[in-house]
Amino acid sequence: MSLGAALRVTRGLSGLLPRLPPRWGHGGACAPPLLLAQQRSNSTSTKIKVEFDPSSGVAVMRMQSPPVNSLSLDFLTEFCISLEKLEMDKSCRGLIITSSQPKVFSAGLDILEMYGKSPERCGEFWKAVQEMWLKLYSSDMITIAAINGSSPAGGCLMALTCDYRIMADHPRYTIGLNETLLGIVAPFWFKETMANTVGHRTTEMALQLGLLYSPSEALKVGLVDQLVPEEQILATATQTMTKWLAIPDHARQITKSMMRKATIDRLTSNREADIQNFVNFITKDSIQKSLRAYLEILKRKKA
Ligand code: CO8
Repeated sequence: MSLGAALRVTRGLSGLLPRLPPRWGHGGACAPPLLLAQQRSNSTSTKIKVEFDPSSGVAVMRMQSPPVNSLSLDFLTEFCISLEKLEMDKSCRGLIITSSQPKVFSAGLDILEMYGKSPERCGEFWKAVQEMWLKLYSSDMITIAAINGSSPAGGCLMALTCDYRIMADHPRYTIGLNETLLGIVAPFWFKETMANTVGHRTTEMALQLGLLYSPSEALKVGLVDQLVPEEQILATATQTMTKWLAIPDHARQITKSMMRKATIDRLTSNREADIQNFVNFITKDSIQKSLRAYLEILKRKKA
């Protein structure tokens, strides 16, 4: 039974249960559910590859957008379409998200989408970022991030929306919300997603300092749940999924919603204002200068 259906059944019994956000009502860049319901769950788009195993009810989604799986508008659109297809397929109960790119899970938002773009384009981009977060954070599926590489900023956010995080134990990999290092500010729903996971104080320090944690530091603060050698990451994710699949869906889904609803509602009821904030902030000359400087640092690092 879906979370929405479970809630409809149980609401009669208890008016205290939280109301879910409308699953298809976010109004983002994704395709309509009816159309998607008719499509198969296995799919390969340019940037996202999905393999669904009907016998286990588990899908593996691989991000394959070279070089670093940065979250561009195109990427986010494909990501949301793939996610919505899986969500519509009631035989799909679990989702493992991982990367096909070496050394990187996701480099976070595509900085080029925020630099030198028109306000209209920035608004469209931000709406797609919101959409990805809303869909993942409110997903009925069990979601596990198999973090097989570095995962800064929006990449960390994506991992944080999942129910469980397994990271490859490699000293070169880092994870965290490092927005302040770029001279930008993580929005309230980034902050709340992290605080919901690791607590207020750790989040306050991490966000102000733009901390990028090594895998062992991330495990220590609870940003990830488990470290494994990289070659074991998918096997471990699959084993962990089995444990989660043993819990009745409706009970787990309602519990998940109870834990996340307040944060989801805050964005759902402030989407337009949040888009406007982003556009006003990101198009400021001073912020554009910071982004240019950061892009130059990235290039210099490579040279
Ligand atoms: N966007 C666009 N391009 C990127 C990004 C990115 N996020 N990250 C890396 N690239 C590019 C590099 O510039 C480089 O391009 P080129 O080949 O043309 O020189 C290419 O990808 C490869 O990068 P690296 O050589 O650095 O690859 P490595 O494997 O050595 O390192 C890393 C991979 C660790 C991911 C590294 O690239 C890195 O640290 N990238 C920056 C990550 C980052 O800081 N992301 C923050 C994005 S902002 C965000 O997600 C939230 C914003 C919230 C906005 C709120 C405003 C109100």
